Amino acid sequence: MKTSVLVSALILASLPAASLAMDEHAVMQPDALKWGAAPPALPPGSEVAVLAGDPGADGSYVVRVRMPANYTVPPHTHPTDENVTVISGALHFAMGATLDKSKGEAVQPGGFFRAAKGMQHYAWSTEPTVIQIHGMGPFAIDYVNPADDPRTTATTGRK
Ligand SMILES: [Cu+2]
Repeated sequence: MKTSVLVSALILASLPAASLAMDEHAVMQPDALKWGAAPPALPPGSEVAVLAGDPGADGSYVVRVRMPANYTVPPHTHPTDENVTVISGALHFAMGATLDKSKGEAVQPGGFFRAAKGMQHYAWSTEPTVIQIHGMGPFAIDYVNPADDPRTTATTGRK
């Protein structure tokens, strides 16, 4: 009995504190979200808050993305399934390799869309919009047209 308690304590002690805290329980009120500039893979102008996990690593993650009106993410794919819930505003979402804002559908708050791994799609806002993305990391974006990739077109030193 005593030995097994000790072994459990040692196993717990060897786990990173952050992962323990994250795995067990998390409550986050809206004003506790920590917003920061979106990663350079996204067009400039949006902000991201990480709610759970690490979107850059293996494992589950939950993030929010806050974007201004008229923000566009050009046609792209993801190496993992992308699950998007609209929190506020509206996100227009369409499938295909060519940006065409006459297509698609404006997903309303509470609405959801899923882009399976490798599916070509694009999205845009017409008003300030917040979405939540969840899935299994690592999250990445591959633009269909390399000229659309903000990492290659940035002139302000974003990397
Ligand atoms: Cu996407």
